[in-house]
Amino acid sequence: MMTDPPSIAYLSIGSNKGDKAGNLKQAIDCLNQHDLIQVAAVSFFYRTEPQNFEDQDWFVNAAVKIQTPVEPAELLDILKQIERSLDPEGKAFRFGPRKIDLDIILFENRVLKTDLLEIPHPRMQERCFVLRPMCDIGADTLHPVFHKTPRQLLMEIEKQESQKVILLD
Ligand code: PH2
Ligand code: MG
Ligand code: MG
Repeated sequence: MMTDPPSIAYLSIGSNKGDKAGNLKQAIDCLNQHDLIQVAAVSFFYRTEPQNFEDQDWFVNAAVKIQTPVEPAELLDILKQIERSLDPEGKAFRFGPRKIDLDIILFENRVLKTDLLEIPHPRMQERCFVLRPMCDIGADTLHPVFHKTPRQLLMEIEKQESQKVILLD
C-alpha cells in the first residue's frame, strides 16, 4: 500500500559500536539511495549517554526527516533490511550495543500499535537522545497523542533528568 501524497516520518538513528558517526553516515547514505525514501533533513550528531541498559559504550545519535510513499509496516521492513546490510550480527540483547539502530519516531499523525511496531515511539518522551536531535529538524511537529512538540517534551525532561547529550564537532 502506498500513501498519496507521500508521508513525512522522523527517524532516530544510533550507533555505539565501531566508527559510530561513520555508521550513521552509511545508514543515511542507504536511506538516500533507497527508491522509496527521500531524505529531507538530517540533524546534528550527538554523543549520548546510554539509557535503559547503562553498562555499555556511549552512543552517537541523530534524527532524520524522510518522505516516503510506503506504509509504516513496509518502512519498518526497509529499515530492518538496512540494519541487516550494515550489521549482519545485530544486537546481542534488548537495549544492548549495536552498530546501527534505525527507529521510527513519528509517522505523520499516525497512532498504531502492533506486535512489531508502535508509533509514536513509546519511549521518545523520556529520551533526550531522541528529542534533542528531533528539535534540530522538527521541533514543532505535534505528537499525536500528547499534543506536545519535541521542544515541549524536551523541556519537560530536561528539568528532571540530566541525561547527557553532547553536540559532536
Ligand atoms: N538505544 C537504545 C537503548 N539506549 N541510549 C542512547 N544513548 N542512544 C540510543 O540510541 C539507545 C540508548 C535502544 O534502542
Ligand atoms: Mg532503538
Ligand atoms: Mg530499533
